[in-house]
Amino acid sequence: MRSIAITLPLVAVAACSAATSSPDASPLAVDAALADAAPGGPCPLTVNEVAAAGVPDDWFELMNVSDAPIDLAQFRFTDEAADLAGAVPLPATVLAPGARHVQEVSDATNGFGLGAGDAVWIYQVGVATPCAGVDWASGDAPTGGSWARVPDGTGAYRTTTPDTRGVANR
Ligand SMILES: [Ca+2]
Repeated sequence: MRSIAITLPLVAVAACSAATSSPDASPLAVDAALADAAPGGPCPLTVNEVAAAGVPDDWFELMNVSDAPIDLAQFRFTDEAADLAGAVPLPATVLAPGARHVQEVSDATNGFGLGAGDAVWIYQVGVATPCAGVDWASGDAPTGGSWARVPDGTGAYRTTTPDTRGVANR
């Protein structure tokens, strides 16, 4: 998967498709447009998969969709858009192009979990607009399954059962 190099227009397409698949009025389309102005250019990360009913903990899978290594210490995550104070640092792990990181999320460790209908937002440290993110509706990410981009890293989000934690979405 090292040949994948996604630019912002593809992220915007995915955001739009996620928005249209949710019953609520998603802010994703607006946020994707705002990400255009973020320092550093197009977001090198995508939220590739979300397990909102993970066992034992919820988790999401980040993927480096750029053509350069990315230090995750430059980024934070939250389930509340614009809640920069509550955003949680990602580990100081360098992701090679095409590589993925599974981030577990729990009330005990992070102060929040991922709800049945919720969102994950990725912020670059020092940047107030989201770099990447996705939301989902109740039932999109059921127990044993996930809300995942298919094809892996680039496609629209859909319910995938079983989940593909840490490996390519299918
Ligand atoms: Ca996966």
